Amino acid sequence: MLFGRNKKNRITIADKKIEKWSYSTCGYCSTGCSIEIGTNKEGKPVSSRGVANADVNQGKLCLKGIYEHELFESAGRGNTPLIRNDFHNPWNESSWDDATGKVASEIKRIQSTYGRDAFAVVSTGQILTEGFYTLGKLTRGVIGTNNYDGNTTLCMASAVSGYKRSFGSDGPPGCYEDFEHTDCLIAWGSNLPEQHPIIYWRMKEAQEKRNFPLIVVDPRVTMLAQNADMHLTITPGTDVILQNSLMHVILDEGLEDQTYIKANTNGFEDLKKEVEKYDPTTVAKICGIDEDTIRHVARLYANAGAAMNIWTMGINQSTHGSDGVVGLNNLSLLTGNIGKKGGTSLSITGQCNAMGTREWSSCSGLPGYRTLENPEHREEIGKFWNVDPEFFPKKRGMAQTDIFPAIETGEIKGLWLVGTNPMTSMPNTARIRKTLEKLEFLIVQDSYLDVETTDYAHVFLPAALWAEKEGCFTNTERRVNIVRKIKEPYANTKTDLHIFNAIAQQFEQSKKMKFPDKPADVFNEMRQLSKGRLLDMSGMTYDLIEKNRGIQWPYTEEQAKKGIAPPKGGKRLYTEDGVFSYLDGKAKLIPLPFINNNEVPDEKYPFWLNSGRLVEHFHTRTRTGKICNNNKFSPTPFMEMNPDIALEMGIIHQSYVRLVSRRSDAVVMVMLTHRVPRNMVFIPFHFFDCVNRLTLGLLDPHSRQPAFKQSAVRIETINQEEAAKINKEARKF
Ligand SMILES: Nc1nc2c(c(=O)[nH]1)N[C@H]1C(S)=C(S)[C@@H](COP(=O)(O)OP(=O)(O)OC[C@H]3O[C@@H](n4cnc5c(=O)[nH]c(N)nc54)[C@H](O)[C@@H]3O)O[C@H]1N2
Ligand SMILES: Nc1nc2c(c(=O)[nH]1)N[C@H]1C(S)=C(S)[C@@H](COP(=O)(O)OP(=O)(O)OC[C@H]3O[C@@H](n4cnc5c(=O)[nH]c(N)nc54)[C@H](O)[C@@H]3O)O[C@H]1N2
Ligand code: SF4
Ligand SMILES: [Mo]
Repeated sequence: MLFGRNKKNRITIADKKIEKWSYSTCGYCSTGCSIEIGTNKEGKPVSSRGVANADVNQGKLCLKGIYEHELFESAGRGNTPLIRNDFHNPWNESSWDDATGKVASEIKRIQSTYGRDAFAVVSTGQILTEGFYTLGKLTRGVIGTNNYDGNTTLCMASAVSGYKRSFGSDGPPGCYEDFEHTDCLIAWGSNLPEQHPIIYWRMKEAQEKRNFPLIVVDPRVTMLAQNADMHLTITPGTDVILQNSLMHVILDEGLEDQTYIKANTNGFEDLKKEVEKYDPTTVAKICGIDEDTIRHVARLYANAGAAMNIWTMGINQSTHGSDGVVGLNNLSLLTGNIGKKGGTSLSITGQCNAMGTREWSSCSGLPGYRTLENPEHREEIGKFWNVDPEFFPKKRGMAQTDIFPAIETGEIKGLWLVGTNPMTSMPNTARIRKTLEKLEFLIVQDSYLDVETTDYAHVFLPAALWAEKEGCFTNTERRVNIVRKIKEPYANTKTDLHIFNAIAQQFEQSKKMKFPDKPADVFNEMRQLSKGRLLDMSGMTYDLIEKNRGIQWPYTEEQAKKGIAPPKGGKRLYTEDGVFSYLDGKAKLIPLPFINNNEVPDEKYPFWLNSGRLVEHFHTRTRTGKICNNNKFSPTPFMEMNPDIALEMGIIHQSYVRLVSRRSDAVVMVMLTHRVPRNMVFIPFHFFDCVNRLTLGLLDPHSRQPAFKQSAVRIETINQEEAAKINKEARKF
């Protein structure tokens, strides 16, 4: 009987007939998981699994990594270059020579007619570092436009800017191992279980062993908040005030580390004077956290043997993003929590290679964390590339968020988008649409043809995806890991590196320079340029990286020659004997006066509009929207709404409503949940023609990053049948 039942219910796992497992690194988020892809006899990728002895993920993968092998053949991929003279016309298929020739001739035409900077390049955090480095060489050394930036302005710009202001250089000082040593963790606007599930698992395991307090600062009841010891439901956009108040309590009660402050920082007196103004009683009314809680958290943090702050977009995507990062650095410096085990200020990065672009793309400067403003850096790179240093601009050009307005006003006439989809990801997308329509020439270089920006493009360059090529990513904890080529590029696609080289060949200037086609040769250039710098990786080779399942920088040639093994994951910057990157070796304590310039709810637009992510989707869904086991969890644009206010407004679960902001409107399905308070709605930003039709995106003055998380909306009820129809049409897949 029992036997029979078992037999009936027996589950058999399909034998995928895997012949070979090949090493690679996951191409979605910045956690940097080591992954293996299983291929069958025909070489077709049929399975994915985590790498057991990889320090980062120790065999685990999240929902995205598990199905990553399905990407290679996913719907909507571009298969051959396309050209047209007017974006209203149908596409014509083209050869690579014709397409790259057309790109070069249009760049030359635009630059000779309107000036060098009238052509702009906006890149990404999602291609391989070797590609980034080569695009930088092409843009800075050959094309010579200064309007060159990446989508990291939507993402990590505030972290970069904050690190530079406090420590004199970018470069997150901590690592995942810090969770294993910390005595107190504060997570600011970061939802690890959904956005960095494997970092979350590392944190949770450490917490279960040592039971340190976890404090979450987030206006929404995220999954991380559900698992926290304390949840501080902050009023959106007011983190800096809370940080100032925590410092106020720390200084008022003498909990700071004076020895550390004196030895390692400048600016203490000015900071002290500013934070005196932020007593918890006054601050509580602005940030919505009661005064006792502020005092309690300040004491818990400052009295902990080692305390760490982590943060993600809740801090960065704000008009006070850069200040918010500096505020967290101030807190760390005041309490001596930098460069010490479990004591750090760790920005949790976003895209798989957001760090690689910061380090090597030359987007905001020159490779290897060098700046355009520094004459020695210009000289060094000019010599290395064989470019006259005078050819380089002497200061950074426009950020992505300034490039679009400059297209609007006619200053920029041509644009090259590499691996980014601003029609869905930029704030106020109606304005972005008009902007793209104004361009004389738009190039879209993407792995997918159905990315929304191609509607406005004149040339489409289909890029090989992720593990169809070889090269490196750098993760959140500065770990360089390798993506090995699992299969040949799909159809007639080419690697990004190959595309950049082919375009470079079309310019006279490139003839006296080197543009190697082999990724390992490009990596060698980077190794040489990294020598003696903060991000020294001169001791690394592809094979050594794979063998170690990723190596954290710095790892120098000297260390490698002496036979010193690469660190096992506990590598930190600014350790006790270390120095900061400012000339005097000290970090800066910076006072942060606060002016509230956000769009806030009022009578006409009474709800906060908050936006962010879901575990199953990645960004604008060009990838996860095509993978059934990801897309099925949320195929429809929806909005989280508080059930109590919904009841008062007569809005029911799963009905459709229209959201209206001062910019535009969007139709979404209502998901009733107590995750959001009465005066807030939350929309995942993964859907086209949805939340970013509504967002304002005011810019941070230092980083130029948009405040995606703070806008005001009202909710209107609508005819359900009509709404369902609109929604169906808007759904891409
Ligand atoms: N599954 C999945 N994972 C991803 C991504 C993805 O698309 N999908 N994208 C990757 C990328 S590029 C990034 S940048 C990261 C983003 O990772 P996270 O930043 O963790 O994700 P978000 O959901 O954008 O925002 C985090 C939280 O900020 C909160 N928040 C909003 N306003 C405020 C505020 O004023 N103060 C504070 N303290 N918090 C606030 C929101 O309520 C939200 O819960 O995720 C990476 N990982
Ligand atoms: N409202 C709101 N808006 C947001 C955010 C938010 O929280 N709220 N978050 C912001 C953040 S943090 C980010 S990072 C941005 C992300 O915004 P985007 O960068 O615009 O979004 P993605 O969908 O990741 O776009 C990456 C593109 O690269 C393509 N691609 C993938 N692999 C390759 C490759 O190997 N080569 C090439 N050439 N192309 C490739 C993909 O198909 C995709 O079209 O969105 C921002 N927008
Ligand atoms: S946590 Fe990030 S890197 Fe790891 S499998 Fe998931 S998406 Fe990939
Ligand atoms: Mo991001």
